[in-house]
Amino acid sequence: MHRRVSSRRMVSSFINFTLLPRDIQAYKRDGVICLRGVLSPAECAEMYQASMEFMIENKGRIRYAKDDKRFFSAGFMSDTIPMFERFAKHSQLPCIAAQLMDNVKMLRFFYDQLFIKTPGAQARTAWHNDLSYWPFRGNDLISIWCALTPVTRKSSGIEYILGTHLNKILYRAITPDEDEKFIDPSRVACPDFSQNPSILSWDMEAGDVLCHHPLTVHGSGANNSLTDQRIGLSLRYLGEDVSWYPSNYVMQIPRDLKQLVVGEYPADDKVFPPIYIHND
Ligand SMILES: O=C(O)CCC(=O)C(=O)O
Repeated sequence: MHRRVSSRRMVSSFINFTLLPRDIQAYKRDGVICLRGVLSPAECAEMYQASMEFMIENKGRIRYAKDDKRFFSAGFMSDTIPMFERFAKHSQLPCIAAQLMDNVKMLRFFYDQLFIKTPGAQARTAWHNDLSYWPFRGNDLISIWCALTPVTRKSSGIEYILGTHLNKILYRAITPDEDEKFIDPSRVACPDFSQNPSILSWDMEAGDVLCHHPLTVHGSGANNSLTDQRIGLSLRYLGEDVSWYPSNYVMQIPRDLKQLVVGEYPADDKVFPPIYIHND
């Protein structure tokens, strides 16, 4: 069983969620793990509500899949909406991220991203690995994809190709709207892994989370449910070995980046807020 322990020092408001050694080993071996019941029902309900409001009230830039507007995504919600910011910094997610980065004592929040597939959405999330989209190099970056609704492989659960993080291949990025700005001709297109024997996907309840390494190849299929919407909220964190490498083909970060130095650790607290981890 996972152990939930309130922080005695009360330095931060988040709760410790202690991973088992086998979770950490599986993350290192497979490049992904699924953790059950990480978010409380109250957190799920709050973030579900915040996500729906963000989308319905058009609170930020929304990208629609090229051929199917029933799949859409948005990013950087926490830059403008306190509820998303609180969740990114004070939920148990940073604590989990830190444990998967060999127990770093401080990490930095990168950004958050919402992925919604409404009932019947046929658009796939193309096979990809996340680091190709980001202006960083390094090993200690992590995505934590939180299920805000139940999801199965049939309703667009994320599919992973286990162990692909170990190949260290950065595939060409491709966004759901196929934005040409991301298409880097110097990189190889990600192969179609649909028949790969190492595919793994988990049926998830709202509140379960997937933690994946930035090089692990993943994607998701259609939402074949005709009744249920599928909402995933991804949080990205940076560890200690990360360095700043912007390029024309990666995502542009809507923050003041003037202090960042190419090739160096991104030590600007305003751009990438530090989160201190207290284990006891
Ligand atoms: O929700 C999806 O379909 C894609 C999620 C994803 O690629 C990610 O969070 O890195």
